[in-house]
Amino acid sequence: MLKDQDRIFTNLYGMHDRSLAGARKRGHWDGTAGFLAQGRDWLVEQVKASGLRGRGGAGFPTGLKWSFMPKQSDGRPCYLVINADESEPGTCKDREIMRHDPHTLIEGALIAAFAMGANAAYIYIRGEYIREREALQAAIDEAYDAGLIGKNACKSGYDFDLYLHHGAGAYICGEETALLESLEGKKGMPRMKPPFPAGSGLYGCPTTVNNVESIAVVPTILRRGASWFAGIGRPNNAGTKLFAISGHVNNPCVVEEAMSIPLRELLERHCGGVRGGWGNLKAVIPGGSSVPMLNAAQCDEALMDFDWLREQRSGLGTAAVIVMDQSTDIIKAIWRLSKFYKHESCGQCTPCREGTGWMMRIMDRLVRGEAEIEEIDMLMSVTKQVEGHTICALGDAAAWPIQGLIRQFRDEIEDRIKARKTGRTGAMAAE
Ligand code: L3W
Ligand code: SF4
Repeated sequence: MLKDQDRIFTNLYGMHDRSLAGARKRGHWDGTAGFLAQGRDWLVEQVKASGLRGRGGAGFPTGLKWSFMPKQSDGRPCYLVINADESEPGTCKDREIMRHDPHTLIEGALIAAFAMGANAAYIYIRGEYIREREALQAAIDEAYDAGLIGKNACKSGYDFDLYLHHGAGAYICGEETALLESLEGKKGMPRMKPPFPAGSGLYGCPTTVNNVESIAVVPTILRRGASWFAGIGRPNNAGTKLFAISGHVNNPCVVEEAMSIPLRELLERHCGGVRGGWGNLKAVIPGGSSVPMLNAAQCDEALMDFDWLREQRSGLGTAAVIVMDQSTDIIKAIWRLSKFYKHESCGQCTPCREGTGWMMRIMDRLVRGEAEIEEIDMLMSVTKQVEGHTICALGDAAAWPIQGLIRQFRDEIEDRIKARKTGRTGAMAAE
Protein backbone atom coordinates (compact mmCIF):
# COMPACT_ATOMS: atom_id res chain seq x y z
CA MET A 1 0.00 0.00 0.00
CA LEU A 2 1.21 3.49 -0.86
CA LYS A 3 1.98 5.75 2.10
CA ASP A 4 0.28 9.16 2.08
CA GLN A 5 3.65 10.93 1.90
CA ASP A 6 4.50 9.01 -1.27
CA ARG A 7 1.52 10.30 -3.21
CA ILE A 8 2.36 12.60 -6.11
CA PHE A 9 -1.14 13.88 -6.85
CA THR A 10 -2.11 14.95 -3.36
CA ASN A 11 -4.51 17.55 -4.72
CA LEU A 12 -6.80 14.81 -5.98
CA TYR A 13 -7.81 14.18 -2.39
CA GLY A 14 -10.20 16.81 -1.12
CA MET A 15 -8.11 20.01 -1.15
CA HIS A 16 -8.69 21.02 -4.72
CA ASP A 17 -6.68 24.25 -4.72
CA ARG A 18 -5.35 24.10 -8.25
CA SER A 19 -4.00 27.68 -8.35
CA LEU A 20 -0.31 28.42 -8.77
CA ALA A 21 -0.14 29.47 -5.11
CA GLY A 22 -1.69 26.15 -4.09
CA ALA A 23 0.66 24.20 -6.34
CA ARG A 24 3.67 25.99 -4.86
CA LYS A 25 2.48 25.11 -1.34
CA ARG A 26 2.54 21.46 -2.38
CA GLY A 27 6.14 21.88 -3.58
CA HIS A 28 5.60 22.20 -7.31
CA TRP A 29 7.79 24.64 -9.25
CA ASP A 30 10.39 24.43 -6.49
CA GLY A 31 13.94 24.36 -7.91
CA THR A 32 12.79 23.70 -11.47
CA ALA A 33 15.57 25.84 -13.00
CA GLY A 34 18.07 23.80 -11.00
CA PHE A 35 16.88 20.60 -12.69
CA LEU A 36 17.27 22.18 -16.11
CA ALA A 37 20.76 23.35 -15.18
CA GLN A 38 21.82 19.71 -14.79
CA GLY A 39 21.45 19.30 -18.55
CA ARG A 40 19.52 17.18 -21.00
CA ASP A 41 21.45 13.95 -20.55
CA TRP A 42 21.08 14.04 -16.79
CA LEU A 43 17.32 14.48 -17.06
CA VAL A 44 16.93 11.58 -19.48
CA GLU A 45 19.12 9.38 -17.27
CA GLN A 46 17.02 10.21 -14.19
CA VAL A 47 13.82 9.23 -15.96
CA LYS A 48 15.45 6.02 -17.23
CA ALA A 49 16.71 5.19 -13.72
CA SER A 50 13.26 5.74 -12.23
CA GLY A 51 11.90 2.88 -14.31
CA LEU A 52 8.93 5.00 -15.44
CA ARG A 53 6.93 3.24 -18.16
CA GLY A 54 4.40 5.12 -20.28
CA ARG A 55 1.03 5.54 -18.60
CA GLY A 56 -1.06 5.83 -21.80
CA GLY A 57 -1.59 2.13 -22.39
CA ALA A 58 1.50 0.57 -23.92
CA GLY A 59 3.96 0.85 -21.00
CA PHE A 60 6.92 1.79 -23.22
CA PRO A 61 9.92 3.00 -21.09
CA THR A 62 9.64 6.79 -20.97
CA GLY A 63 13.36 7.60 -20.60
CA LEU A 64 14.19 5.33 -23.52
CA LYS A 65 11.59 7.09 -25.66
CA TRP A 66 13.09 10.47 -24.76
CA SER A 67 16.54 9.19 -25.73
CA PHE A 68 15.34 8.59 -29.32
CA MET A 69 15.12 12.34 -29.89
CA PRO A 70 18.08 13.85 -31.79
CA LYS A 71 20.92 15.16 -29.63
CA GLN A 72 21.97 17.71 -32.25
CA SER A 73 19.53 19.80 -34.25
CA ASP A 74 19.48 19.13 -38.00
CA GLY A 75 17.63 22.39 -38.54
CA ARG A 76 14.18 20.98 -37.82
CA PRO A 77 12.45 22.01 -34.59
CA CYS A 78 11.69 19.29 -32.03
CA TYR A 79 8.29 18.96 -30.39
CA LEU A 80 6.77 17.46 -27.28
CA VAL A 81 3.13 16.45 -27.64
CA ILE A 82 1.13 15.47 -24.59
CA ASN A 83 -1.70 13.06 -25.25
CA ALA A 84 -4.69 14.20 -23.18
CA ASP A 85 -7.26 12.71 -25.56
CA GLU A 86 -8.33 10.31 -22.85
CA SER A 87 -11.07 8.27 -24.55
CA GLU A 88 -10.50 4.64 -23.66
CA PRO A 89 -13.78 3.42 -22.11
CA GLY A 90 -13.44 3.37 -18.33
CA THR A 91 -10.47 5.73 -18.32
CA CYS A 92 -10.72 9.05 -16.47
CA LYS A 93 -7.41 9.43 -14.61
CA ASP A 94 -5.77 12.16 -16.71
CA ARG A 95 -8.95 14.18 -16.32
CA GLU A 96 -8.30 14.29 -12.57
CA ILE A 97 -4.75 15.57 -13.05
CA MET A 98 -5.88 18.34 -15.40
CA ARG A 99 -8.79 19.30 -13.16
CA HIS A 100 -7.00 19.36 -9.86
CA ASP A 101 -3.24 19.40 -10.44
CA PRO A 102 -2.62 21.19 -13.75
CA HIS A 103 0.66 22.80 -12.60
CA THR A 104 2.27 19.39 -12.13
CA LEU A 105 1.61 18.73 -15.80
CA ILE A 106 2.89 22.13 -16.94
CA GLU A 107 6.08 21.85 -14.89
CA GLY A 108 6.59 18.32 -16.25
CA ALA A 109 6.06 19.62 -19.78
CA LEU A 110 8.81 22.22 -19.37
CA ILE A 111 11.27 19.66 -17.98
CA ALA A 112 10.44 17.01 -20.61
CA ALA A 113 10.60 19.50 -23.47
CA PHE A 114 13.97 20.79 -22.26
CA ALA A 115 15.29 17.23 -21.96
CA MET A 116 14.41 16.63 -25.60
CA GLY A 117 15.45 19.98 -27.02
CA ALA A 118 11.86 21.07 -27.75
CA ASN A 119 11.01 24.74 -27.46
CA ALA A 120 7.31 24.09 -27.97
CA ALA A 121 4.83 21.57 -26.63
CA TYR A 122 1.21 20.86 -27.47
CA ILE A 123 -1.34 19.35 -25.14
CA TYR A 124 -4.01 17.64 -27.25
CA ILE A 125 -7.04 17.48 -24.98
CA ARG A 126 -10.20 15.48 -25.53
CA GLY A 127 -12.95 17.77 -26.88
CA GLU A 128 -15.45 16.71 -24.24
CA TYR A 129 -13.11 17.82 -21.43
CA ILE A 130 -14.41 21.39 -21.28
CA ARG A 131 -13.91 22.08 -17.56
CA GLU A 132 -10.48 20.48 -17.70
CA ARG A 133 -9.32 22.62 -20.59
CA GLU A 134 -10.51 25.73 -18.75
CA ALA A 135 -8.55 24.67 -15.66
CA LEU A 136 -5.50 23.87 -17.73
CA GLN A 137 -5.61 27.08 -19.75
CA ALA A 138 -5.95 29.14 -16.56
CA ALA A 139 -2.88 27.37 -15.14
CA ILE A 140 -0.93 27.89 -18.39
CA ASP A 141 -1.78 31.60 -18.25
CA GLU A 142 -0.64 31.77 -14.62
CA ALA A 143 2.62 30.02 -15.50
CA TYR A 144 3.28 32.50 -18.34
CA ASP A 145 2.47 35.47 -16.10
CA ALA A 146 4.85 34.20 -13.42
CA GLY A 147 7.67 33.67 -15.95
CA LEU A 148 7.70 29.92 -15.35
CA ILE A 149 7.18 29.22 -19.03
CA GLY A 150 7.60 31.45 -22.09
CA LYS A 151 10.78 33.38 -22.81
CA ASN A 152 13.61 32.52 -20.41
CA ALA A 153 11.41 30.01 -18.59
CA CYS A 154 12.13 29.93 -14.84
CA LYS A 155 15.10 32.25 -15.63
CA SER A 156 16.85 29.23 -17.12
CA GLY A 157 17.74 30.93 -20.39
CA TYR A 158 15.46 28.44 -22.19
CA ASP A 159 12.41 29.54 -24.19
CA PHE A 160 9.40 27.29 -23.93
CA ASP A 161 5.86 27.72 -25.30
CA LEU A 162 2.93 25.52 -24.39
CA TYR A 163 -0.26 25.31 -26.47
CA LEU A 164 -3.56 23.66 -25.68
CA HIS A 165 -5.36 22.05 -28.62
CA HIS A 166 -8.92 20.71 -28.37
CA GLY A 167 -9.90 17.44 -30.01
CA ALA A 168 -13.36 16.90 -31.45
CA GLY A 169 -14.53 13.58 -30.05
CA ALA A 170 -12.88 10.88 -32.17
CA TYR A 171 -11.39 7.99 -30.14
CA ILE A 172 -8.83 7.28 -32.84
CA CYS A 173 -7.20 10.68 -32.28
CA GLY A 174 -5.77 9.19 -29.06
CA GLU A 175 -3.55 7.00 -31.26
CA GLU A 176 -0.34 8.99 -31.37
CA THR A 177 0.05 9.36 -35.14
CA ALA A 178 -3.65 10.06 -35.72
CA LEU A 179 -3.29 12.71 -33.05
CA LEU A 180 -0.40 14.28 -34.95
CA GLU A 181 -2.44 14.28 -38.17
CA SER A 182 -5.30 15.95 -36.34
CA LEU A 183 -2.97 18.51 -34.78
CA GLU A 184 -1.76 19.35 -38.29
CA GLY A 185 -5.37 20.07 -39.23
CA LYS A 186 -5.99 16.85 -41.16
CA LYS A 187 -8.41 13.97 -40.67
CA GLY A 188 -7.34 11.89 -37.67
CA MET A 189 -6.02 8.77 -39.37
CA PRO A 190 -3.07 6.74 -38.04
CA ARG A 191 0.19 6.70 -39.97
CA MET A 192 2.29 3.63 -40.64
CA LYS A 193 5.11 3.12 -38.11
CA PRO A 194 8.07 3.24 -38.63
CA PRO A 195 8.97 5.98 -38.95
CA PHE A 196 8.25 6.56 -35.28
CA PRO A 197 7.45 10.12 -34.22
CA ALA A 198 10.97 10.62 -32.85
CA GLY A 199 12.23 10.41 -36.43
CA SER A 200 9.31 12.08 -38.18
CA GLY A 201 6.41 13.36 -36.14
CA LEU A 202 4.58 16.67 -36.05
CA TYR A 203 5.07 18.49 -39.39
CA GLY A 204 7.71 15.87 -40.22
CA CYS A 205 9.87 16.96 -37.27
CA PRO A 206 11.28 14.92 -34.35
CA THR A 207 8.45 14.55 -31.85
CA THR A 208 7.77 12.67 -28.66
CA VAL A 209 4.19 11.87 -27.70
CA ASN A 210 3.68 11.14 -24.00
CA ASN A 211 0.60 10.55 -21.87
CA VAL A 212 -0.47 13.20 -19.31
CA GLU A 213 0.35 11.05 -16.27
CA SER A 214 3.79 10.11 -17.68
CA ILE A 215 4.73 13.79 -17.88
CA ALA A 216 3.05 14.90 -14.65
CA VAL A 217 5.04 12.48 -12.45
CA VAL A 218 8.43 13.69 -13.72
CA PRO A 219 8.92 16.74 -11.44
CA THR A 220 8.30 14.63 -8.33
CA ILE A 221 10.64 11.92 -9.59
CA LEU A 222 13.38 14.54 -9.85
CA ARG A 223 12.55 16.07 -6.46
CA ARG A 224 12.41 12.80 -4.58
CA GLY A 225 14.98 10.92 -6.62
CA ALA A 226 14.81 8.23 -9.27
CA SER A 227 15.54 5.51 -6.71
CA TRP A 228 12.52 6.54 -4.63
CA PHE A 229 10.21 5.99 -7.61
CA ALA A 230 12.01 2.83 -8.69
CA GLY A 231 11.61 1.44 -5.17
CA ILE A 232 7.81 1.44 -5.36
CA GLY A 233 6.12 -1.57 -6.98
CA ARG A 234 8.04 -4.52 -8.43
CA PRO A 235 11.13 -4.61 -10.66
CA ASN A 236 10.25 -3.44 -14.18
CA ASN A 237 6.90 -2.21 -12.83
CA ALA A 238 7.93 0.85 -10.86
CA GLY A 239 6.27 3.79 -9.25
CA THR A 240 2.94 5.11 -8.17
CA LYS A 241 -0.01 4.71 -10.50
CA LEU A 242 -3.43 6.25 -10.92
CA PHE A 243 -6.23 3.68 -11.08
CA ALA A 244 -9.73 4.63 -12.29
CA ILE A 245 -12.16 2.14 -10.82
CA SER A 246 -15.72 1.88 -12.12
CA GLY A 247 -18.58 -0.59 -12.33
CA HIS A 248 -19.93 -2.80 -9.57
CA VAL A 249 -17.99 -1.50 -6.58
CA ASN A 250 -19.53 0.36 -3.68
CA ASN A 251 -17.49 3.52 -4.24
CA PRO A 252 -16.12 4.08 -7.76
CA CYS A 253 -13.08 6.39 -7.66
CA VAL A 254 -9.76 7.48 -9.09
CA VAL A 255 -6.95 6.70 -6.68
CA GLU A 256 -3.15 6.80 -6.64
CA GLU A 257 -1.61 3.60 -5.39
CA ALA A 258 1.63 1.65 -5.60
CA MET A 259 2.12 -0.21 -8.85
CA SER A 260 1.65 -3.96 -8.37
CA ILE A 261 -0.95 -3.59 -5.62
CA PRO A 262 -3.14 -6.73 -5.43
CA LEU A 263 -6.46 -6.09 -7.21
CA ARG A 264 -8.48 -7.23 -4.20
CA GLU A 265 -6.64 -4.84 -1.89
CA LEU A 266 -7.16 -1.98 -4.36
CA LEU A 267 -10.91 -2.56 -4.48
CA GLU A 268 -11.39 -3.20 -0.78
CA ARG A 269 -9.21 -0.38 0.51
CA HIS A 270 -10.46 2.36 -1.80
CA CYS A 271 -13.82 1.34 -3.27
CA GLY A 272 -15.62 -0.29 -0.37
CA GLY A 273 -15.23 -3.63 -2.14
CA VAL A 274 -17.30 -5.37 -4.79
CA ARG A 275 -21.05 -4.82 -4.62
CA GLY A 276 -22.46 -7.79 -2.70
CA GLY A 277 -19.00 -8.91 -1.52
CA TRP A 278 -15.91 -10.44 -3.14
CA GLY A 279 -17.78 -13.70 -3.77
CA ASN A 280 -20.21 -11.80 -6.00
CA LEU A 281 -17.43 -10.87 -8.45
CA LYS A 282 -17.78 -12.20 -11.97
CA ALA A 283 -15.00 -10.54 -13.99
CA VAL A 284 -12.74 -7.49 -14.14
CA ILE A 285 -11.35 -5.63 -17.11
CA PRO A 286 -8.14 -4.36 -15.49
CA GLY A 287 -6.83 -1.84 -18.02
CA GLY A 288 -9.50 -0.07 -20.03
CA SER A 289 -11.77 -1.69 -22.56
CA SER A 290 -9.00 -2.81 -24.92
CA VAL A 291 -7.53 -5.50 -22.69
CA PRO A 292 -8.98 -8.98 -22.16
CA MET A 293 -10.90 -9.51 -18.92
CA LEU A 294 -9.86 -11.57 -15.91
CA ASN A 295 -12.22 -14.15 -14.44
CA ALA A 296 -12.96 -14.28 -10.70
CA ALA A 297 -10.27 -16.89 -9.98
CA GLN A 298 -7.60 -14.74 -11.68
CA CYS A 299 -8.85 -11.71 -9.75
CA ASP A 300 -8.09 -13.52 -6.47
CA GLU A 301 -4.41 -13.51 -7.39
CA ALA A 302 -4.11 -10.43 -9.60
CA LEU A 303 -1.29 -7.93 -9.16
CA MET A 304 -1.99 -4.65 -10.90
CA ASP A 305 1.07 -4.17 -13.05
CA PHE A 306 2.28 -4.51 -16.64
CA ASP A 307 4.06 -7.84 -16.34
CA TRP A 308 1.67 -9.80 -14.12
CA LEU A 309 -1.32 -8.91 -16.24
CA ARG A 310 0.53 -9.56 -19.50
CA GLU A 311 1.46 -13.05 -18.23
CA GLN A 312 -2.28 -13.67 -17.78
CA ARG A 313 -2.94 -12.63 -21.41
CA SER A 314 -4.48 -9.39 -20.20
CA GLY A 315 -2.82 -6.00 -19.66
CA LEU A 316 -2.50 -2.95 -17.41
CA GLY A 317 -3.44 -0.65 -20.32
CA THR A 318 -4.57 2.65 -18.87
CA ALA A 319 -5.27 1.06 -15.44
CA ALA A 320 -8.99 1.70 -15.82
CA VAL A 321 -10.46 -1.09 -13.74
CA ILE A 322 -13.99 -2.10 -14.78
CA VAL A 323 -15.62 -4.37 -12.22
CA MET A 324 -18.52 -6.66 -13.14
CA ASP A 325 -20.52 -8.63 -10.58
CA GLN A 326 -22.63 -11.75 -11.05
CA SER A 327 -25.59 -9.73 -12.30
CA THR A 328 -23.66 -8.73 -15.45
CA ASP A 329 -24.66 -10.03 -18.85
CA ILE A 330 -21.04 -10.53 -19.81
CA ILE A 331 -21.81 -11.28 -23.47
CA LYS A 332 -23.76 -8.07 -23.76
CA ALA A 333 -20.98 -6.11 -22.04
CA ILE A 334 -18.45 -7.21 -24.65
CA TRP A 335 -20.99 -6.76 -27.48
CA ARG A 336 -21.26 -3.12 -26.39
CA LEU A 337 -17.50 -2.72 -26.72
CA SER A 338 -17.60 -4.32 -30.18
CA LYS A 339 -20.13 -1.73 -31.21
CA PHE A 340 -17.86 1.01 -29.89
CA TYR A 341 -14.78 -0.18 -31.79
CA LYS A 342 -16.73 -0.62 -35.01
CA HIS A 343 -17.98 2.94 -34.68
CA GLU A 344 -14.53 4.35 -33.92
CA SER A 345 -12.57 2.50 -36.64
CA CYS A 346 -11.17 5.11 -39.02
CA GLY A 347 -11.72 2.67 -41.89
CA GLN A 348 -8.43 3.04 -43.70
CA CYS A 349 -7.28 -0.59 -43.38
CA THR A 350 -9.40 -3.54 -44.46
CA PRO A 351 -8.93 -6.01 -41.56
CA CYS A 352 -10.12 -3.38 -39.10
CA ARG A 353 -12.78 -1.70 -41.22
CA GLU A 354 -14.39 -5.01 -42.25
CA GLY A 355 -13.35 -7.11 -39.25
CA THR A 356 -14.89 -4.82 -36.63
CA GLY A 357 -18.18 -5.07 -38.53
CA TRP A 358 -18.00 -8.87 -38.76
CA MET A 359 -17.13 -9.19 -35.08
CA MET A 360 -19.95 -6.90 -34.06
CA ARG A 361 -22.52 -8.72 -36.18
CA ILE A 362 -21.58 -12.13 -34.74
CA MET A 363 -21.62 -10.62 -31.24
CA ASP A 364 -25.11 -9.27 -32.03
CA ARG A 365 -26.33 -12.81 -32.61
CA LEU A 366 -24.47 -14.25 -29.63
CA VAL A 367 -26.16 -11.78 -27.31
CA ARG A 368 -29.52 -13.03 -28.49
CA GLY A 369 -28.39 -16.65 -28.50
CA GLU A 370 -29.27 -16.78 -32.19
CA ALA A 371 -25.86 -17.96 -33.43
CA GLU A 372 -24.71 -21.53 -34.04
CA ILE A 373 -22.18 -23.08 -31.62
CA GLU A 374 -19.64 -23.28 -34.50
CA GLU A 375 -19.74 -19.51 -34.82
CA ILE A 376 -17.89 -19.16 -31.53
CA ASP A 377 -14.77 -20.63 -33.14
CA MET A 378 -15.43 -18.64 -36.29
CA LEU A 379 -15.55 -15.46 -34.21
CA MET A 380 -12.26 -16.38 -32.53
CA SER A 381 -10.76 -16.95 -35.96
CA VAL A 382 -11.93 -13.53 -37.14
CA THR A 383 -10.29 -11.88 -34.11
CA LYS A 384 -7.01 -13.63 -34.99
CA GLN A 385 -7.19 -12.33 -38.53
CA VAL A 386 -7.66 -8.79 -37.29
CA GLU A 387 -5.10 -8.93 -34.44
CA GLY A 388 -1.66 -7.86 -35.59
CA HIS A 389 -2.79 -7.18 -39.17
CA THR A 390 -3.75 -3.53 -38.95
CA ILE A 391 -2.02 -0.17 -39.16
CA CYS A 392 -2.71 0.80 -35.55
CA ALA A 393 -3.65 -0.88 -32.28
CA LEU A 394 -7.39 -0.28 -32.67
CA GLY A 395 -7.68 -3.58 -34.52
CA ASP A 396 -6.06 -5.41 -31.58
CA ALA A 397 -8.21 -3.46 -29.15
CA ALA A 398 -11.37 -4.64 -30.92
CA ALA A 399 -10.18 -8.26 -31.04
CA TRP A 400 -8.81 -8.74 -27.52
CA PRO A 401 -11.97 -8.24 -25.41
CA ILE A 402 -13.77 -10.82 -27.57
CA GLN A 403 -10.90 -13.26 -27.20
CA GLY A 404 -11.08 -12.76 -23.42
CA LEU A 405 -14.83 -13.41 -23.46
CA ILE A 406 -14.47 -16.64 -25.40
CA ARG A 407 -11.56 -17.86 -23.25
CA GLN A 408 -13.27 -17.10 -19.94
CA PHE A 409 -16.98 -17.49 -20.60
CA ARG A 410 -17.38 -19.92 -23.49
CA ASP A 411 -19.81 -22.02 -21.40
CA GLU A 412 -22.07 -19.05 -20.92
CA ILE A 413 -22.13 -18.31 -24.66
CA GLU A 414 -22.92 -21.96 -25.46
CA ASP A 415 -25.62 -22.11 -22.78
CA ARG A 416 -27.34 -19.10 -24.27
CA ILE A 417 -27.35 -20.61 -27.76
CA LYS A 418 -28.66 -23.94 -26.43
CA ALA A 419 -31.32 -22.20 -24.34
CA ARG A 420 -32.52 -20.33 -27.38
CA LYS A 421 -32.76 -23.51 -29.41
CA THR A 422 -34.76 -25.30 -26.71
CA GLY A 423 -36.98 -22.28 -26.15
CA ARG A 424 -35.66 -21.70 -22.61
CA THR A 425 -34.32 -18.30 -23.49
CA GLY A 426 -33.74 -15.64 -20.92
CA ALA A 427 -31.16 -14.00 -23.14
CA MET A 428 -31.24 -10.26 -23.34
CA ALA A 429 -31.83 -8.64 -26.68
CA ALA A 430 -29.18 -6.32 -28.05
CA GLU A 431 -30.29 -2.73 -27.91
C1 L3W B 1 10.78 4.50 -31.30
C2 L3W B 1 10.66 2.17 -31.51
N1 L3W B 1 9.62 4.61 -30.60
C3 L3W B 1 7.54 1.92 -29.79
C4 L3W B 1 6.96 4.24 -29.13
C5 L3W B 1 5.72 4.52 -29.93
C6 L3W B 1 4.74 4.90 -28.84
C7 L3W B 1 5.14 4.01 -27.68
C8 L3W B 1 4.34 2.77 -27.51
O1 L3W B 1 -0.65 2.08 -28.34
C9 L3W B 1 -1.63 0.90 -26.50
C10 L3W B 1 -2.55 0.20 -27.49
C11 L3W B 1 -3.94 0.46 -26.89
N2 L3W B 1 11.31 3.35 -31.74
C12 L3W B 1 9.43 2.21 -30.81
C13 L3W B 1 8.98 3.47 -30.38
N3 L3W B 1 7.81 3.23 -29.76
N4 L3W B 1 8.53 1.27 -30.42
O2 L3W B 1 6.50 3.72 -27.88
O3 L3W B 1 4.13 2.19 -28.74
P1 L3W B 1 3.16 0.98 -29.01
O4 L3W B 1 3.14 0.79 -30.48
O5 L3W B 1 3.59 -0.16 -28.16
O6 L3W B 1 1.73 1.42 -28.47
P2 L3W B 1 0.72 2.60 -28.92
O7 L3W B 1 0.54 2.65 -30.40
O8 L3W B 1 1.14 3.88 -28.24
C14 L3W B 1 -1.10 2.20 -27.01
C15 L3W B 1 -3.59 0.40 -25.44
O9 L3W B 1 -2.41 1.13 -25.35
N5 L3W B 1 -4.61 0.94 -24.56
C16 L3W B 1 -4.82 2.26 -24.35
C17 L3W B 1 -5.58 3.12 -25.02
C18 L3W B 1 -5.66 4.39 -24.32
C19 L3W B 1 -6.38 5.47 -24.60
C20 L3W B 1 -6.59 6.55 -23.63
O10 L3W B 1 -7.68 6.94 -23.43
N6 L3W B 1 -5.52 7.05 -22.95
O11 L3W B 1 -7.04 5.58 -25.73
C21 L3W B 1 -5.20 0.09 -23.72
O12 L3W B 1 -4.95 -1.10 -23.70
O13 L3W B 1 -4.89 -0.48 -27.23
O14 L3W B 1 -2.25 -1.18 -27.47
O15 L3W B 1 4.89 6.22 -28.48
O16 L3W B 1 5.94 5.52 -30.86
N7 L3W B 1 11.20 1.03 -31.96
FE1 SF4 C 1 -7.94 2.90 -38.85
FE2 SF4 C 1 -8.61 0.58 -37.68
FE3 SF4 C 1 -6.64 0.63 -39.43
FE4 SF4 C 1 -6.33 1.82 -37.01
S1 SF4 C 1 -6.58 -0.35 -37.39
S2 SF4 C 1 -5.71 2.62 -39.01
S3 SF4 C 1 -8.43 2.58 -36.70
S4 SF4 C 1 -8.82 1.11 -39.85
